[in-house]
This record gives sequence, C-alpha cells and structure tokens, in this order.
Amino acid sequence: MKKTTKLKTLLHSQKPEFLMEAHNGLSAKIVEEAGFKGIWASGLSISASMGVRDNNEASWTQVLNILEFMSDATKIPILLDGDTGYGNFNNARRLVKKLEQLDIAGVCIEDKLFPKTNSFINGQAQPLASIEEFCGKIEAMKDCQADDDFMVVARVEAFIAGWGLEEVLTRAEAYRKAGADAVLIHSKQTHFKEIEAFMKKWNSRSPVVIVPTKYYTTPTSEFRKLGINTVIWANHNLRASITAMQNISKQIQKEESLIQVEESIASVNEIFRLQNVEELQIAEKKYLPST
Ligand code: SPV
Ligand code: MG
Repeated sequence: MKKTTKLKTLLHSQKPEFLMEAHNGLSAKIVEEAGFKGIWASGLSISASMGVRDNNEASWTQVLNILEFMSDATKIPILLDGDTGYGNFNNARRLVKKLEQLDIAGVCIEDKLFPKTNSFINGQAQPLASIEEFCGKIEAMKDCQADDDFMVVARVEAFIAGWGLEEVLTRAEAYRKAGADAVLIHSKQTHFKEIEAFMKKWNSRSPVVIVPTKYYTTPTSEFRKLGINTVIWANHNLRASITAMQNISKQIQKEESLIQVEESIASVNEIFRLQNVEELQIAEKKYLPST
C-alpha cells in the first residue's frame, strides 16, 4: 500500500490511531521499530534538533533535507508539521509538490502567520490567518497534489489564540469545505474540555486529530469515547533524548572516564544494526571483486 493511502486509513480510523514524533532518520526508524503505524515530523522537534527555534528559522528546504532521510529510512507514512505552509498559497502548493516527490504522505498546516510561533509560547495573543486566505491555501494545496490520497490536515489554532468554541467550529467547517482531509484541533489547556466541547458539536463531519501534550493526564479511553481519529505524541522522542544526552554528558564530563557509562547506553553494535550495516556487507560480497 502507498504511504499516502496508509496515512489516509489512519486518519479515517474509527478508533484512535497514533502518530509518534520523529525528527531525523534515526528517530524515524526507532518509531517504526516500536510498532507505530505513522510518524509526526514535528516542527518543534526538527527545529530544536537543528539547534534553532520553532519560528521558521530553519528554511523549508532545510526541513525537506531532514524529511528525505526520514522517508528513506522508513516504510510507515510521515505527516509533516508544515507550520503555515512557509508563505502564501503558492509556497504551500510548491511544498506539496516537493513532499510528494519525497514520498511524504501528508502535511498539516496551521492557520497562523509566517513566521510562526510555537503554540505553547506565552506572549501576546497569536494572530491568526483570515479564514478566506487559509481556505485559498488549502484549496491550492489540494488542487496541485498528484496523488489523490495525499493528505492535507488543517490545524485550527483559534483555541490557542484565545478564541472560543464558535470561532473554532466556524474555522473547522470552512477548512473542511475548502477540501481539508482532516482537522487538527489544538488546545493548550491542561484538561480536555475544549476538545470535548468541539467533538460534541462536530459530529464526525471529518476526521479529527489532536495533540495532547498539555492535557497529557487525560486517559486515551476518553479520546476513544469521543471519537477522536488520530492522536499525535508530538515531541516525546526529542524530550527523552534531551534528558538522556544531558545526563550522559554531565556524567562523562564529571568522571572523565567511560567505566560507569558503557552498560547504560546503546552499544556501538546497536548503532550498526539500526544503520543496517549487514546489508552492505552482503552487497559488498556480491558486487565487489573478490580479492
Ligand atoms: C510540533 O510538534 O511542532 C507541533 C505541536 O506543532 S505543538 O508543539 O504542540 O504546537
Ligand atoms: Mg509545530
């Protein structure tokens, strides 16, 4: 099955399916090996792993370079966090074209302004794109995709920007009508109430995707009860690796020795396994002249 069709199936699932964050080829492979059916290529995680902020400081072609490695390393579909589409409708439709060339299954765009700010950064209320402009962007993206199953997810940032349920519903409905394959409703509350209120009014008009980073204490059974289609675990590989790297760097710096750390970290052979070194050894036997 094509990666696009796989992602389409996940988004339309009647019970919640899960996308796990990855930010490079290695983490993408680890997500796949763990048994996930899809990958969230997180803007926050990709930018942080590059050492820059989640404000479009990394250019979109730099993000594509990372995605190419992620796509090559895995067979499960990748949904790119495409921020605002890196510009207007024209930039967004060119993005779709390049993503299809890299076998990326879909892209999520959010109704904010370029350059974006991460949804969890407090500051002044985040400005939103106009509904008309964002709908035109969705239409342009859907019109240019070559593969019918390529997924465009429209992310509604109205709750994040301080608006209420009415605005969220108006926007979600407009984006659905403009051709979005699913809506992502984002919330920064520590409870599930905004999403719950939305789900009760939405009536499964299109698939719904959520990102429970802030309301992480909500049991997954609640998402199931309300008919959420896809849940994104958005940044947990990056955060786990930050803690692991901080601890090991501090320990080695302090101890000036490897004696205490060797057993607590992945072996060099494990790196080779993840890189599939074995395949190259077999290929060398086949293709190189024997000496
Ligand atoms: C990301 O993972 O970059 C996201 C989700 O967009 S969030 O950080 O919650 O905005
Ligand atoms: Mg993001």
